[in-house]
Amino acid sequence: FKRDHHSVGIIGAPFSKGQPRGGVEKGPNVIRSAGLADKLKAQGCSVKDYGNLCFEEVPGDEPVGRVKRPGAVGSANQRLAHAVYTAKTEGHTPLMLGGDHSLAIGSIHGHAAAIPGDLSVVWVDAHADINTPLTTHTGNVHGQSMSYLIRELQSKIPVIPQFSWIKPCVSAKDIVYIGLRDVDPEEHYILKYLGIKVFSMTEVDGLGIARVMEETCDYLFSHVKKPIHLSYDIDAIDPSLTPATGTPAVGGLTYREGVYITEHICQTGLLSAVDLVEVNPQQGTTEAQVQSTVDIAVDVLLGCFGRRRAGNHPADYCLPEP
Ligand code: 4U7
Ligand code: MN
Ligand code: MN
Ligand code: MN
Repeated sequence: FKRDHHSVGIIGAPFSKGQPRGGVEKGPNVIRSAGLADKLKAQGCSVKDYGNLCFEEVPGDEPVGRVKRPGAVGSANQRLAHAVYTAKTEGHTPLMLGGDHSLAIGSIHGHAAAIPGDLSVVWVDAHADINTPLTTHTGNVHGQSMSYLIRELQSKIPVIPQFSWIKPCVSAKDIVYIGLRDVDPEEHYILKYLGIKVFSMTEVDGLGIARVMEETCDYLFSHVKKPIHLSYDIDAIDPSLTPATGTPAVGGLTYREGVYITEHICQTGLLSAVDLVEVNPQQGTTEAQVQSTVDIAVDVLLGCFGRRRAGNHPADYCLPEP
């Protein structure tokens, strides 16, 4: 297992205030209950579970402009950034279990702070989550996360005092999106304006997932090979397979495409931190819908950390002698 060996640092982030629906804060525990840690260990990873973060109540958390719950979102992400920084500094590959996708702000911020140079971001999602506080229609921060992190966008971001600790730490050229199919017009403009690399579902259909991943890596590795932050929103996968999520969008990735992305990124050897977000057990209508969503989330994560569908065996395995 040497080649694929990861020491995974699990960080639970039971936070839902980047969007309006309750239940997504239960994500970390339902994903753990599906046996994530034991399955990671069975495939040769070591695992340190840092447990769930505790987030403070923020009384009188009024919107700033259109941005909802800035106090809760700002403080939760600041805590998460510290936790990810610590896990990374202690030698683990941080695995942040959300929670809603606003948590990518803290996760990417903490990851960036813990490594010497820049990182690259692979954002797997039906949505681009790149609205600025001035373009958002919903005010939900889970649809804005990337806007706070991209250096080239900072002149378009108004001051939000609760977010003043955030330092933009990602360059537009170091981002690849995969799976997009529900992009607001303003977001589409921003993606074009910044020249961000996007493989929407149209490209997945046209090129196939293998070429998408090849081109993703060619693009990201064309200069120096930077550590990869994989931010995986479960709604990237088709809602027929992963219905227990707050903002489902038809026409998503198949199970095989969803897992292929992780197998491919794992084998680059550059995967440096992972987010798995937006699993909401309260959005499933049946127990089977919740189970399917959670099981697929676990398979996505096993793929990130060395599982291959061809099979795996320990590097030191010896056939038993008769
Ligand atoms: B998710 C949306 F308007 N774009 O900004 C918005 F359609 O983390 C959706 O990807 C955001 O699930 C979805 O609120 C956020 C909306
Ligand atoms: Mn998202
Ligand atoms: Mn999404
Ligand atoms: Mn969502």
